[in-house]
Amino acid sequence: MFSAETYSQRRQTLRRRLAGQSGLLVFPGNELCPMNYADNPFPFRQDSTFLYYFGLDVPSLAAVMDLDAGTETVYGDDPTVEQVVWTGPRPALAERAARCGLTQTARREAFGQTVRNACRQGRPVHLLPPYQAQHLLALSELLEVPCAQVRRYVSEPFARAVIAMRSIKSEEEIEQIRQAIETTRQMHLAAMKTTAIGRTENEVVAAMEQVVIAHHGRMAFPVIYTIHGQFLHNHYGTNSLADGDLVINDSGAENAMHYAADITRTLPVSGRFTPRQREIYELVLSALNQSLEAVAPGVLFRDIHLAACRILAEGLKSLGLMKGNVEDAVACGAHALFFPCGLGHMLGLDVHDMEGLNEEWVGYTDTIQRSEQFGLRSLRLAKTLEPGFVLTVEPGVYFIPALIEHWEKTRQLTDYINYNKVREYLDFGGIRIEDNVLVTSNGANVLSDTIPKTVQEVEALTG
Ligand SMILES: [Mn+2]
Repeated sequence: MFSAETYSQRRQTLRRRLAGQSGLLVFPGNELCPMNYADNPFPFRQDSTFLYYFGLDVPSLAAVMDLDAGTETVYGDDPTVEQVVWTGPRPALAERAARCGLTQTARREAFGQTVRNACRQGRPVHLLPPYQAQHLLALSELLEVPCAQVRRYVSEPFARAVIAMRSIKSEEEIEQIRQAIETTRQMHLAAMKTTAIGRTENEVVAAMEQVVIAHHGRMAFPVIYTIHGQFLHNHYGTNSLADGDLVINDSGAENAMHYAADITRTLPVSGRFTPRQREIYELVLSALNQSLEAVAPGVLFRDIHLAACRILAEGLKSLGLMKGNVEDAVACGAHALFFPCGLGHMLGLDVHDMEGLNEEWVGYTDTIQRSEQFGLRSLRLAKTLEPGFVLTVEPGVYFIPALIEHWEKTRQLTDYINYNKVREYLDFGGIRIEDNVLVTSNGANVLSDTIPKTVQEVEALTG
């Protein structure tokens, strides 16, 4: 945990940002979720916003900030002797609360009463968007509305205030993200070392798991380590790695404080890219490096995304895969045949930071609206960058047979796509390279620049 002072200050700031609002801010901490029966749950993961304001990393807590009375209460139950038999001694709730600067605690059952009373008195109850089914059920009961109506209580001012605060990473948060990236560097080095002809995908993932567990962390999201990198979120399996294969390794550690890293490297299984693979790799790498150089405060991330699309389209044109005017091709979305996703997203306590709070509120504004065009509509972050943002930059080139066949059959954008040439790449797979970057007051700091990515480095370390 950070110091109690950090959490107290964050709550004070939140209150200041919500001056003019009244009622209760409700923070349900996460519950354990049964995997196959209640006593055998999935690994516990605390809600990120609860961690941000209270830091308490145990299940079955809740907190309420009363905007009118100025009080802050954490709700939970002290361990019973019977529980201690199974778990060993655990700190009392008051002791936990003191660690985040809180003095007021109450039994868990009082949480429900507090929310229900406020509701019955007609006081505003501010919720963040619930994403755990257990919360939805519990809130439906407390608020005395059907589950489908719980969302009526989602408070845009509350969510926007949280997003504004969590978007700007403090020095101590950046230090945590650096830690996660350092573990991720070691994970990726282990993957490069283990990737070889005859190995299987899960053997390599096991080598990465070993690193992350030894560093008191876990994976921030399910590992994507696949010879089918053309599918953006394909995970991993028992495929054997063969000579000539490319693998995408998109994986990141979450450190002990739950800050995430999110790094992608693409590796040639044999330790040598083929000339055709190398051409595309150099193109993606150049799009990545130029995008990282463009990251600075005051710049629209959508502009960096579109510039990356033009770099990719220009390169694909020089390889004969695209044709025509590059500017026009990108304007009408032709590049999205090869790059159907966005260039990056925020990173922090969540790997897609704050996505659960509403992607539109995180990545867009009243004036910067989401496009409906295929490709561009998948851009998660479009708005102006500010000092303190941490984000990913992850260009790629993918040859997705089903998409290529569909576009060709429906004769889409034939002025810009050379389908005869593209057909030669149906067995290519995909290449993605991803770094994590901090926006500073006058530019950017690539936090993951210690993770090898040039052709020479990757070839030397793989196979
Ligand atoms: Mn990512």
